[in-house]
Amino acid sequence: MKFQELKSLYELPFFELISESRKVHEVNWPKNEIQLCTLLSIKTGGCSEDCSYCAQSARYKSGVDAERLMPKCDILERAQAARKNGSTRFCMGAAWKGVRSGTKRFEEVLDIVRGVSELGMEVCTTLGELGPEEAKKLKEAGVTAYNHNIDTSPEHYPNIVSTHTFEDRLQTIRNVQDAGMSVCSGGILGLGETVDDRLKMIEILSNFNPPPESIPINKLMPMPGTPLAGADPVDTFDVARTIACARISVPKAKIRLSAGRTALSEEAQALCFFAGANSIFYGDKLLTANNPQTTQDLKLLNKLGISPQSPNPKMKSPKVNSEIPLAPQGV
Ligand code: SAM
Ligand code: DTB
Ligand code: SF4
Repeated sequence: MKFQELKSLYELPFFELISESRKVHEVNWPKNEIQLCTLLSIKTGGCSEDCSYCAQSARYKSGVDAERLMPKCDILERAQAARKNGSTRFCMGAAWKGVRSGTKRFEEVLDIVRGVSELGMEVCTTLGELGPEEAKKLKEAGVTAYNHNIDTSPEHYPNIVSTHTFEDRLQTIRNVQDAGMSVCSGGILGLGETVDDRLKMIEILSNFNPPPESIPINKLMPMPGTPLAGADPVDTFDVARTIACARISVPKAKIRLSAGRTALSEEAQALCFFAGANSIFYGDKLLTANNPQTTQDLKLLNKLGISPQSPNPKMKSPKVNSEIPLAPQGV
């Protein structure tokens, strides 16, 4: 979808916008279900990158210590517990700039992925930058989807991160698409961006070929010690408007109301679900930050008459149209 179309949508009176997105949602997601994903930080802190929102960067005194890669047996235990709790996707995150084929740690990750995929859950990983070979190996090991966010517009990105570029992010996404994994890519609201930055981000995501399988929308959780610790909170209606635009422009994507739900009331979350969000991170912890308690989430879903989605570990990644570039070049 083009920026101008997104802008016209975003500027509609609120109820008109969410009625539009609700219509698109009901046609594409008629089942009134929500995907529950469990997140686990398998390697926390000590990251070389300087993403100014992130508590895991080694450059900031956020109080998050650098840890080693978790042992496989502990990870499998957590994945089994997540499955027992009704979660259908297990997403493993690592605070790395990226991974490289042939290294001991990458071999360890591949072994962990094989173990989790045998549990019958959808496996997602977010390990930073990937080259074509790493992407192929992760796919072969059983990764369903790879999370790599573009986070904001290309124009605003250099204000947030200096150790890698927006184009580097797109290159990894292209490698993921080429390897046949589904792409999970979205962004953060609350980085001091303008509405235009948010819409440019959605424009780029909606023009991916194939479109992203899931789109996480994070609301900045200001982390002590990071440059964005004192950032102004994003208004709930802006979160809902952004979700509505994402729903309309990528009708088949799972839109994940991701980090920041602890700062949203039940009513605010319900509004976001109405506007088109149909996936959440489920579990008391995100990577380093808190998430609502699982009992609280189940109560909310129950009150809203929404049921958890069943898993689809054999999910096929969408077909690539080879005549169109996978992700845009040189934006
Ligand atoms: N290192 C990998 C990377 O950068 O892709 C994976 C982990 S990284 C923490 C994954 C995503 O979490 C980021 O792209 C960002 O969208 C989100 N995130 C990180 N810290 C956040 C915060 N304080 N508030 C909201 N979202 C955050
Ligand atoms: C995503 O978009 N959000 C998740 C997941 N992908 C890896 C991470 C949220 C992190 C929130 C801050 C923290 O826990 O440190
Ligand atoms: Fe490292 Fe990812 Fe955090 Fe950036 S967002 S500092 S790459 S863990």
